[in-house]
Amino acid sequence: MQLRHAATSPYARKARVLAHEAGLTDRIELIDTNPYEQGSDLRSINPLSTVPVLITDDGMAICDSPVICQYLDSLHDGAKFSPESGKSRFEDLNLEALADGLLDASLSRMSEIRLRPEEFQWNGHHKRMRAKVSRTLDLFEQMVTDGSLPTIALDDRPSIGIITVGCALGYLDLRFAADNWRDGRPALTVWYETFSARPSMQETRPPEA
Ligand SMILES: N[C@@H](CCC(=O)N[C@@H](CS)C(=O)NCC(=O)O)C(=O)O
Repeated sequence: MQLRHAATSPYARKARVLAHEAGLTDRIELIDTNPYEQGSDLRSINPLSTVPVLITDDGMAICDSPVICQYLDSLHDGAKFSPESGKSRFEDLNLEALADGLLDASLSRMSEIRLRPEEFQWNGHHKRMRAKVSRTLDLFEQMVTDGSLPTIALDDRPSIGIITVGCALGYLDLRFAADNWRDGRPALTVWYETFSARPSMQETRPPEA
């Protein structure tokens, strides 16, 4: 399989962390791909021109990180990373959706800053995206406190939702360190300290911004 990815993409990092946790890294060739490059062949593989894209051994191009993670989870014989049925399955898919939504809002802010000329930037957009991120972080803080976002010991298997939360917090450190998401969120801070020490997180750390 090939994974078209960018080292700073938090969505690609989800797939790479899962591959690491599931022992699948030897089966995946990483291909560095800039989704913004004009004329890139990415557009013929994924019309949305986003990374990650997983190209399976039988040639299917899977374009969205939640789907890529489900596919990778289907490839190994160990206990599944996504709960297979019942309420816990939907709780975990929902956790993944919230962390992906936090990332979508953060990337939207980042694109506004990087791609839109300053005179066309609208502060209302920044504020709205920032508020989404802040409310979602508050929910994660509450979830760590009430135990619904559990601390994952080194030997434990993190779910896909939990991996997504870890990658989302890592992205905030990379791109929005000045916002200091840890302020007022002591439980989530400790949670992330433990999670980010995992070998899968260490080996997929993005380069410094
Ligand atoms: N929903 C997608 C989002 C992927 C995404 O937006 N990736 C960014 C890089 S972090 C990208 O490729 N952006 C290029 C663009 O939007 O044109 C996923 O979960 O994989």
